[in-house]
Amino acid sequence: MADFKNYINGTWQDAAAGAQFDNRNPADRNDLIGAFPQSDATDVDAAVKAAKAAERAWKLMPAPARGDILRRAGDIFQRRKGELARIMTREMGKPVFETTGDIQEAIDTCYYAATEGRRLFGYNAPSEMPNKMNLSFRMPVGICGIITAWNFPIAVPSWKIIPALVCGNTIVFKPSEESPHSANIFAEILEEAGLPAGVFNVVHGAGAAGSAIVEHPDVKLVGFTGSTETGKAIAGKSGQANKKCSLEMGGKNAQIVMDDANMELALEGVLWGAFGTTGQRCTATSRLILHEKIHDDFLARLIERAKTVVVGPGLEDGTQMGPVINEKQLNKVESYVAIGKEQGAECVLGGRRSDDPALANGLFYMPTIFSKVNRSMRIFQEEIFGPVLSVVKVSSFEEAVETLNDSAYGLSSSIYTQDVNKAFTAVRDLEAGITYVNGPTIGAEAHMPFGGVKGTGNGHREGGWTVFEIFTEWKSVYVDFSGTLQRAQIDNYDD
Ligand code: UN1
Repeated sequence: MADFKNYINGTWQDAAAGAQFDNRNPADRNDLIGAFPQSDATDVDAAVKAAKAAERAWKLMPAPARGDILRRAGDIFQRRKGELARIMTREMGKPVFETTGDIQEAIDTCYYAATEGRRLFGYNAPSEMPNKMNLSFRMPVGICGIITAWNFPIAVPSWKIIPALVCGNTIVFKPSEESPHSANIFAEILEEAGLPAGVFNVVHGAGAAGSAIVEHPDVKLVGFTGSTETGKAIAGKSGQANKKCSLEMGGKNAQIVMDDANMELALEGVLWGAFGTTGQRCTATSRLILHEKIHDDFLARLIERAKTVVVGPGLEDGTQMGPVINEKQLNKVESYVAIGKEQGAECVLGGRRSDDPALANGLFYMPTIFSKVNRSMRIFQEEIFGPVLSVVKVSSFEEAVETLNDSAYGLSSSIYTQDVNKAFTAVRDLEAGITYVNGPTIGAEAHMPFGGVKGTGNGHREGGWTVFEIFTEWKSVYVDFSGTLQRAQIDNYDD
């Protein structure tokens, strides 16, 4: 059986205590991918020490030179795209065309960061004094702890790791236990691109390893993508220790379809948004808000189309929807389907595991649609993270917006309408970090701010240039070349 290691100080190492966990293919539980280190605080401490030792040389390297390394990393991701996509699909299930796109997001992020090495602009402003200059610079934060989910094994880590590196930070990365192999390829690629040893370290493991990262006194920033429950715990601990912390947590995203929408386009959108990645995206469409005039017709067409979604192993050509990640998540999906029925919603499609004998060794759940959902139901309010769509009927645009906004979360949102006034009103009024007009709730691009409001985040945005706010600290510099003591606020005002 393949035996995988942690990557600490540029070397591959077992957990100090020797513990391991197995990782299996969700499309075939008999397919054992390998054993990975079950790390603890000792391993995290070794990784932090390596990151600390590498810190000074890395931050003193000119940012454009750091950017050159990340550009090479982008080239290597491109070269290894086909091979890596299959590794990702084997460990987390989504079809190869999706894992290929996942890697593309990392490539885009590498090339963006590579050029940002030549910008990392500060702001300069005139001084209130004569013969004095005011400048400001972006400085690295220090050692960053990065903890991510499995559903985007390369893209989401890259959104944090790549910008953090170009800014001159060093990193301890704990990937999800469900996608550890991808993380090791990430390390291989950064090493081949020329990243010095110790700048980037991978520590595998479960919550204990994650907690050790968050609690380590030398870790100055925690970047997290995952569940709201874990995110809130990280926020608490980071707050206590006065660490910077950037959180991307849950979503309960909705697509509105107005009566004037292009119905075919809206249908394609919701099919992709709800069942792409088996509904396991933080941006997935889990609520569909239909105007009453088109409700019955649209729902009937949606059910017919959703029946044709090809469920199967992501490594097989033609598969449109892969498995659910693990047994625990499958049980969660099943329990929400039961709750939906108990609370009076009508399950009009799916609501069961696949009964295809060829898929018996995998964790396959069928595309599921609930109609007659109302806002007080748990399937309307709570994140399920599976292929379950809740449909709500509304009688006006205003009600549609209010219904969409009736959520503890605020990541992504979508409206299908051909009325420009409604579209722009929605852009203004939908409470979400991302709004799509005539597009599904998924599909963010790497160079745009990514994140959400309300329970989804804590005010930060990854992606594009906004991520550089997370991974830098400002330094303001005053240079007085007057040769005299000039007292700000005092010498330049008489009274
Ligand atoms: C996530 O689910 O954590 O916009 C990220 C999207 C993808 C990223 C999803 N580009 O759906």
